[in-house]
Amino acid sequence: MRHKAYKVTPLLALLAFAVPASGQESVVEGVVRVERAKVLTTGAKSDKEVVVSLEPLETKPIPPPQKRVEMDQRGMVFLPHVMTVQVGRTVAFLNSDNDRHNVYFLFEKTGDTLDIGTWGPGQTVTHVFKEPGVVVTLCQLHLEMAAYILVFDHPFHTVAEIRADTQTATFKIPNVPPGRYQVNAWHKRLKLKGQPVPLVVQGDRVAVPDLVITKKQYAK
Ligand SMILES: [Cu+2]
Repeated sequence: MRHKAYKVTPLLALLAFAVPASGQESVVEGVVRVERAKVLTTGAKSDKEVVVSLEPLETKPIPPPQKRVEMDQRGMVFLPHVMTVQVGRTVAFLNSDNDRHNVYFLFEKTGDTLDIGTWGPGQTVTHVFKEPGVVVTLCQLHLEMAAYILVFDHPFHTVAEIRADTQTATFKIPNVPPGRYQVNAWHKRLKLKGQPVPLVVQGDRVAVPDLVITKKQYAK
């Protein structure tokens, strides 16, 4: 049976526009607080980066972005110091120094290592991670150099920065489809207090209860 055709009045069109379509993606935002510890935000011992991720419990796999991400070696440090990337996305390792550098991975989960080579100024080597996990990234030629790459099998992750004065970091993860997730936080020295936070994403903006990171002995 065919429906009768009718004209949409301008008022109806406006109303339809104002109501969000079902299945719309959300922005997930919140705060990470440092408790019973002090995070340095400047200098060589800075550890201001905290990674927040939303582990999907039911959404369909999402392919990684085509655009590559970059990690540089500049002034004898890895830049950025902490990076997140999705499994299958290309990571380009640059060398912006007038010196040779090496890139060497230590996979925290398995203890396996992988040396992807040593190269000179201006050269780039790419790598694609195939498994999620924490990858400690080192240079065999300069033992003081270290970075952390967190590999996820989904695109819902971000690196937030802890502020010196408040010892808090705000984070925002856009384009999150409706569904159930677990919110987790990773810091190179501190641990998430308690268990990953369950979260139901639905609606325009979704706020996460404060996440607390603290020393290992206080994290339970
Ligand atoms: Cu080096």
